[in-house]
Amino acid sequence: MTHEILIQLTNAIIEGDPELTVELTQKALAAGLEPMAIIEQGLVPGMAVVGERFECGDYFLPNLIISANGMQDAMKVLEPELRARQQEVKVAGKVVIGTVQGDIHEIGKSLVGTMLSVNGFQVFDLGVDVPAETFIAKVKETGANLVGLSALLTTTMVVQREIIDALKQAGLRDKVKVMVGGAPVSRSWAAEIGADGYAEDAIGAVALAKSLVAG
Ligand code: B12
Repeated sequence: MTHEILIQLTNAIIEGDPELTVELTQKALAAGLEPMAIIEQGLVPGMAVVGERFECGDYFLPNLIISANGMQDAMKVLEPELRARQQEVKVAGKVVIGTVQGDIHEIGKSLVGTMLSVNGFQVFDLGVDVPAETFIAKVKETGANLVGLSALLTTTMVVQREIIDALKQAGLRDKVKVMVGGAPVSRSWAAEIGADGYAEDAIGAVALAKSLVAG
């Protein structure tokens, strides 16, 4: 029965119906589903299909935008629920996170930021299309020990490398651990550009961040 709601939710994202997406998200919560299950098994699979359809030319930019709006509206419902489940209160570390310059994909970065925040990290979210200088200024200002760089485009992945190089030049590379992520990013890319770690999703990002601050 509950599983059915998740399938409907995936379809609401694919069909581009933000209102229904929000309604089903609320229904799923009321049915006792965990927010993270709603995200990972309902919303994210829908976005993946939307991406595939866009790639093969069945969907166009407006489809991407409306589905993304649905996901973001659903996240507004889910975020307080994620926070309500927060168990750890102590600050595990300070993270400066953002989507790199030239890239406006927001959803994955924000989800990683939220999950880090509900797991005890103090998160400074710089938003999207963030230049290297802004990351550097925020690290200096906050004394953050972690930096998270999101990139969703093959053309902006390279900016992750530029930011790591800029951190080196600013004399900050020894003070922060850098984690990278985003659909085209891989473990081998992270190694190639000298990042400290890569995670595939928001749950993985929390585990990675914890291990990076511990070691
Ligand atoms: C929604 C979307 C958009 C929306 C974004 C809206 C918004 N507010 O965010 C809009 C419509 C704006 C958009 C625009 C474009 N998009 Co777009 N978009 C997508 C889509 C369908 C979904 C992305 C998404 O939100 N996924 C859901 C979230 C939860 O997943 P995620 O982002 O991957 O994040 C997770 C992990 O990657 C990881 N993660 C993410 N960041 C980080 C950071 C760290 C530190 C860590 C550890 C982990 C981590 O954890 C996250 C949570 O689990 C993808 C398809 C796809 N398969 O990715 C295409 C996709 C990324 N877009 C694509 C393209 C081509 C574009 C455009 C160039 C289209 C155009 N012609 O204009 C523009 C680029 C604009 C720009 N300059 O950035 C291509 C990229 C191809 C490529 N290889 O480069 C994709 C792959 C679609 C496709 N299959 O062709 N897009």
